[in-house]
Amino acid sequence: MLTKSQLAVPRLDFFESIDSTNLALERADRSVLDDFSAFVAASQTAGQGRLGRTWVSEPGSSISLSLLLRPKTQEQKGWLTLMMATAVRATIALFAADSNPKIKWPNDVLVGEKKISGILAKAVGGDVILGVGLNLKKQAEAPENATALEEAGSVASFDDVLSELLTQFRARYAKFQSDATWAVANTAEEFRQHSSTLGTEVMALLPSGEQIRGTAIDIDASGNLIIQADAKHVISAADIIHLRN
Ligand code: BT5
Repeated sequence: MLTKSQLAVPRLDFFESIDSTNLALERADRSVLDDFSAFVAASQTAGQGRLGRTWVSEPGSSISLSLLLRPKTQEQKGWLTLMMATAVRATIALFAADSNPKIKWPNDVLVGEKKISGILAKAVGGDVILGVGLNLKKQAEAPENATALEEAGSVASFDDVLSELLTQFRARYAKFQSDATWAVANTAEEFRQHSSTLGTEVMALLPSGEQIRGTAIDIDASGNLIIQADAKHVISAADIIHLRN
């Protein structure tokens, strides 16, 4: 089963099928769960995206992982999404060497401008439930702009990919717990190095309905995206459309 992955976490609960690993972790009695406990599913019937959107995870086609995290530094916990994105990117680069995976601010990983992974974080009290979906194979119900590790040239097993992802993220998270300032700076640097967003012309669709068109120039100390338009805009939450590279 998940022999390798089990070694990478204090506790791993596996579900062949569940509504959503994020929801399952939210429902669980978290008082008995240690920091970095993992809920993993081979398929979800009600996988969640941001803003009530759906995440497709059909049987045998994708990894759904939710981690229970107890960040010591509450002020910096907003960085955990981008930190997971860097871990996902590094994992994909290992298994599909020529795929050139990129991080799309704030919560996607792309291969060839198509989405291979999405991340959803939820703060529950002082805890963070950090969910990530990573496509292994093409899925019937996934949108047109979705891609998968298999299409990127890797047929690595569920356990191999999951254990690598957990190892990649755990190293970064351990650093975050011991020296958040360093870990945040490192995450920002990794993002800058592997971002598909920075340096491109983008359209930011804000939750308010407002749209901002300009060049994505950097992220700030809080992980917000800075867009140069008529003036500099600091964006904390948005859907980003890449207009050109
Ligand atoms: C996300 O939201 O990308 C967050 C996805 C988080 C999924 C994980 S799986 C484990 C944990 N448990 C959960 O219930 N959720 C988390 P967002 O940025 O809002 O993107 C959602 C959009 O991505 C959808 O509206 C579709 O357009 C697209 N999409 C859905 N399923 C996809 C897939 N498998 N691959 C690529 N794109 C997909």
